Amino acid sequence: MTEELRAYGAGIVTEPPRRTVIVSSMASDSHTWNLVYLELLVGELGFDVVNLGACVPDELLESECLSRRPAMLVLSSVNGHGHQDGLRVIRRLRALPELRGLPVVIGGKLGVGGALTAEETAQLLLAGFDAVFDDQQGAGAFRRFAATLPAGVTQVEA
Ligand code: B12
Repeated sequence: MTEELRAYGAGIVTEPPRRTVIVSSMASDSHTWNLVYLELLVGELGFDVVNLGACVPDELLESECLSRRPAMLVLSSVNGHGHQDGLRVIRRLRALPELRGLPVVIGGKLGVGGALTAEETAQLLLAGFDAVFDDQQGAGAFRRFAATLPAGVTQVEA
């Protein structure tokens, strides 16, 4: 149900349409449990989730973002190539005027040598990511970022 108004005691509970978040891996990465975890986490935050799965070609990421116009794109990578894949993908997405304002974040185990250096993180941010969540950070920082987006959570009006 996308929109619902129902009498509830003296007040009215309004459920605005839930916004969609795309969760995805990138072309080189075949790991999947990271995506299942993110799907559950983002769902808990009040969004509808479209999980594109593993080894997603850049073309598909682009077309899904253009057609669905999500509230956010969450990229995950754990195979160590996330820094490389992420730079390529974000440059492609940000080259499209329609996707310049789309919140896009990346997280996981992004480099082959443990945590990314400050310089590598800065490269990702400069290329267009709104946030980078290295494995060490945990879910707290991501939750706080997601809370800044307009979500589809239930609002109670008197
Ligand atoms: C299972 C597994 C596989 C399976 C995957 C099966 C499947 N269907 O998923 C198989 C055997 C296919 C595999 C293959 C490979 N793997 Co593997 N794999 C693992 C393993 C053992 C568990 C991963 C897992 O499922 N974890 C459970 C999920 C829930 O957690 P997670 O992935 O760690 O993600 C967490 C965080 O990273 C974070 N997170 C992830 N993404 C994001 C995004 C955001 C926005 C946020 C906020 C957080 C976040 O949240 C998650 C929960 O805490 C890990 C080692 C380990 N113990 O973690 C290695 C590991 C991920 N694999 C590794 C490697 C190197 C490979 C291979 C390259 C090996 C090879 N030489 O072929 C290939 C890569 C294949 C490819 N093309 O990507 C390395 C990566 C090292 C690195 N990053 O530097 C690891 C860490 C093993 C190691 N210690 O070396 N692998």
